[in-house]
Amino acid sequence: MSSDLPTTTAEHDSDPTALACEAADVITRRTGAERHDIALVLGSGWASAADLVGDTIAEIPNTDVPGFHPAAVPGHHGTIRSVRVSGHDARVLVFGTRTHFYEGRGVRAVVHPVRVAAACGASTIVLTNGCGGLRPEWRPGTPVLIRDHINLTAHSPLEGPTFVDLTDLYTPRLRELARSVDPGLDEGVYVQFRGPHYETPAEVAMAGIIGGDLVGMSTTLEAIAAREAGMDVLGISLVTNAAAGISPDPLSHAEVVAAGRAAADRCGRLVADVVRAIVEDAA
Ligand code: 8IG
Repeated sequence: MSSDLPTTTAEHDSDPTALACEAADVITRRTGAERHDIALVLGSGWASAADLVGDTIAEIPNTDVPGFHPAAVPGHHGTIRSVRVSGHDARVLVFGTRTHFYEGRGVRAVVHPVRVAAACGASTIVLTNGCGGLRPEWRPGTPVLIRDHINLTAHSPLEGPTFVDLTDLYTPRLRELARSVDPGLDEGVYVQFRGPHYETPAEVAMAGIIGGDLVGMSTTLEAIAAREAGMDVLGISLVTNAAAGISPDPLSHAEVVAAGRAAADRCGRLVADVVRAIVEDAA
């Protein structure tokens, strides 16, 4: 192969499911868990969220697992963890980082963790991200539930005639559970742009006109892949900055990381409580 980007074998280039199963085998072996019940993907600002979920039973560098890549973004952690939910016989598979579409590795690489989670037995996935907010009342550090999305990448993780229904993609029951642990949570429509540049003010205005409340560079492709795999999906965005043009200040990645740190406690609590509520709801 002439490109140095793909890490898949030629055989798996034509079979993402086989690659996901190969990765799941490695995770099963290294974590000692026959199955994981819930998957959790940590985005910008959510790094410490896994710590409150329970005890980490095993931590695997991404680079040890087929199809995964090292973290591309400063402040993200390139490991996969198996966490036991405190007081319960349930395991959460925590992805400390994600591959973004803007990295140019293709959609298969973006949704690989989702397919691996499904292959590990997870029936629920919690997708978190850091994003820009269109509503001025969402101060930096505000978590918001994703009610629906608009995918502006013009790509899909589905290949061929796979006509998946995306009505209620973000499982209503899971949003209810989230609000039962934090009644103050707002909901919004997440708009995924390709990035990695932030939007222009005109693009943010467009996102608002077409029905968006949040702008970011992840999550929608993963949610679609999760639904294809039959999983329930909960999406939670952390508004780390006002989207371009909403506030007079320019955007910086440092500001995003700082807002995430400041919100870490509330977000960590929220994820831990939501995961516990999901486990108890299923019991
Ligand atoms: I953190 O304002 C974060 N990620 N597209 N726009 C987009 N992605 C983001 C933003 C933002 N903030």
